[in-house]
Amino acid sequence: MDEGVLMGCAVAAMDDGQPALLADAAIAVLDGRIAWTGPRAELPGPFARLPREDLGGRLVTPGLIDCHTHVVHGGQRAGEFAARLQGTSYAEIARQGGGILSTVRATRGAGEARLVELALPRVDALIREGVCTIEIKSGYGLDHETELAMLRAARAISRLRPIEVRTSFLGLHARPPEGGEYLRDVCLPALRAAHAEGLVDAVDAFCETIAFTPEEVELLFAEARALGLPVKIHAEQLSNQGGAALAARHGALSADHLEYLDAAGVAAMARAGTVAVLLPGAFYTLRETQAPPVEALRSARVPMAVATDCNPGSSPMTSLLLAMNMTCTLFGLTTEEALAGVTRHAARALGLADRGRIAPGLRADLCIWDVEDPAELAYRIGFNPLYRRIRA
Ligand code: DI6
Ligand code: FE
Repeated sequence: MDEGVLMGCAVAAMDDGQPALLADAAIAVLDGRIAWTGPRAELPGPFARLPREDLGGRLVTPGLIDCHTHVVHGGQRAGEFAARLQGTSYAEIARQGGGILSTVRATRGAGEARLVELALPRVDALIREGVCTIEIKSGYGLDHETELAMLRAARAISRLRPIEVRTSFLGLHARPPEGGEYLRDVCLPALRAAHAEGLVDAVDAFCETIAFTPEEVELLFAEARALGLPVKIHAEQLSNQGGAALAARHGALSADHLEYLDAAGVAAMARAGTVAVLLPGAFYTLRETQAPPVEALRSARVPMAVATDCNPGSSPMTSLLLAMNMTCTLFGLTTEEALAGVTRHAARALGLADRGRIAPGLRADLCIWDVEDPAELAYRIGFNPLYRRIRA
């Protein structure tokens, strides 16, 4: 929508100084930006000439943001799902050369055009639920050519679908099967090349016993900073390696997963303003029993985002609404926190100040929902109440 006024709606603006829910409200849009929002009766005169639409009391929220996905990848890993049901652990499968490396083989074999084709149905599922901005990571290439192909595929998606894509170079995801000095000889040169081609919005790493050490992650982050790129991290998913605190020292946009985060990690994130991205799909899929320290994050005022982590291994999930439901049921978020997690805090996890809230000057990325109460978005399981998605 370029311009017009949405009338007769309930607005969950997700903005400071605005009520959690404003009934009988209006939103004026001009040039693809939100020009005004407030009680319908107070709509300023100049907006009255714009085309208007009555929404019959429907709920309007900011357009949803999925701030952590691996939607670009080849293959599938249903066989590993079956193996885990028989008792083999995720870490064991990884050590046996399955796991991430199995997807690396499939992704290397796919080629850029096929990677796009495979990702589109997953992206479409997210769009149908109101996602307007999606983050997509590389990390299943682990060689120069395929890491760049993944990022090019991610960029192509934003040209083929009405969605904005933010890319993360996840150069440190797993050690490639061919061995060698991967970080020095492959990962860092690939990052420089991808950045030179305009393919990188942020740099990510998996800090874990089955992945990369804090020292290796430091080296990648130092290069990211030299290139002027923000960093984020997969940390404390399976064990506590101090990854979140390390990332916070580098001013990270976000630290993601965090089941094994300790008090020092929480404090470091609070000091740095690093967003905690909660990924309940991975927790659920791996039948993890230790939940992230939500109460400690909440008391320290660390913003909490919620994402699908859509990937073929630990979170084969393409529903952000389900992720909201799971963060409430499994992690103890309130329904308001879950909604903030897929809007304002998700925007912050991507370093985007122009979306995630309904406020004058921001992009008119909006979702109109057929619900009575914003809590319904997190409460239903497997039902999509989206009435319409509006993009700036
Ligand atoms: N943690 C995750 O949840 C994804 N990557 C990571 O570092 C899953 C990767 C996979 O199993 O394919
Ligand atoms: Fe992930």
